[in-house]
Amino acid sequence: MDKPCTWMRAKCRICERSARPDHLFLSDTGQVPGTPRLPDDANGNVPGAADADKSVEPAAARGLSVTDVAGRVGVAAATLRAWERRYGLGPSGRTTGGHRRYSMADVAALQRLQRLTHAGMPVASAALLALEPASQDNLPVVGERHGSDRLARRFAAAVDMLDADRIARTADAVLSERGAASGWTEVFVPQLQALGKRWEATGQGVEREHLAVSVLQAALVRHTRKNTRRHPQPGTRVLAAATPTELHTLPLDALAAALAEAGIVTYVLGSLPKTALHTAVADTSPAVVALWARSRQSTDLALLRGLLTRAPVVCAAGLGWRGPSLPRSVPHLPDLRTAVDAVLAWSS
Ligand code: B12
Repeated sequence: MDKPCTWMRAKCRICERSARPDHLFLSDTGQVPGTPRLPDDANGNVPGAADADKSVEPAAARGLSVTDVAGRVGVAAATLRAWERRYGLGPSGRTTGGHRRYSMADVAALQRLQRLTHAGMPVASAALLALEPASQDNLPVVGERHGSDRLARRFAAAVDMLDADRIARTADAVLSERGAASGWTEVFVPQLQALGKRWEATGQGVEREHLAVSVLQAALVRHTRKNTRRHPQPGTRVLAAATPTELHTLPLDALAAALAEAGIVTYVLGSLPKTALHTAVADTSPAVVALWARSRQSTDLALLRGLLTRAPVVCAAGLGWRGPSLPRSVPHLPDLRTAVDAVLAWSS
């Protein structure tokens, strides 16, 4: 610990434990963008912080200070500040005076990070898992080495190490062990969401996100080809495209991979302008056209309506379509499993 730090950031937790200021990478005053500031009341309490857990003692009900949390988590306060700057694992509130106030949910995330690093995971990968939404809170714990948790950890670690070969092998294992729909929904979606959250909180990790997406896309295409070959007489044809402004097209590859397991062929055409979309529909005569929009801003109702006379079934895929009132004949597919079930029902 006395040696100068020459480790990559991901390994510097070793140095952080020794709390040597020359090993910290960023200014100690930096604040993560978007962290809400909560006004103090007359007693210095933080309104709303108590909501995280009403059963805890009064100190926690006001939101915990960095020193309190350092004691609970068992690391130096400087380490907590470094984790906040590097990985976005900070307090959900601050007092008007700028003091950090941690909720019990924030503390739980930090404790998860500790468990994972103690189990041997690099701190950056552990932070990605610890940042996952509460709904995926049955987090990997030490000793739990099965199913999607094990593969999720392996995937996160491979992404963190920028190890394309390991990402590919893990993705292949996920797809063959769990199938495309479960693998995508239970392993890849949480990982991608965590990468997005990290970027949103810290502005970091774009290079890892891009690598994960390109390697994962190749794995999904491999899985699709392998399963298509297993069905010598492919059934229904589906055309899957995104609206012209929607660049998040990876879910279309996941759809194709899941449908291929049932012998359904999908033309995955990415984001298309109107004329190209019409040409593709005319040239492939699909039984189903799925028009994907992840966000409300990228929906295009006119484009969707223009497809109605061109294909037997037109559906609106993705959460973007939740808001707009869709034509009666257009089903909305909010998630991958619903999409697969619907296509299977139409094709039978
Ligand atoms: C990879 C990625 C990219 C890649 C996409 C590459 C590709 N080929 O797909 C690139 C680099 C292109 C990109 C660009 C941008 N991105 Co981006 N990106 C992501 C990331 C990390 C994963 C995207 C993804 O595949 N999501 C799909 C799954 C994994 O997530 P989901 O949509 O939440 O899943 C839900 C549903 O969609 C549904 N579902 C999931 N899969 C499927 C499949 C089917 C068939 C169906 C029907 C439903 C379904 O179920 C899930 C649960 O409800 C997300 C993080 C995230 N949360 O998604 C950010 C994210 C979507 N991006 C974001 C942003 C801001 C951008 C940019 C504006 C950044 C910029 N400044 O340039 C651009 C915009 C591009 C555009 N015009 O569309 C934001 C969007 C914020 C918002 N308000 O929606 C996110 C959420 C990151 C964040 N946390 O801030 N991005």
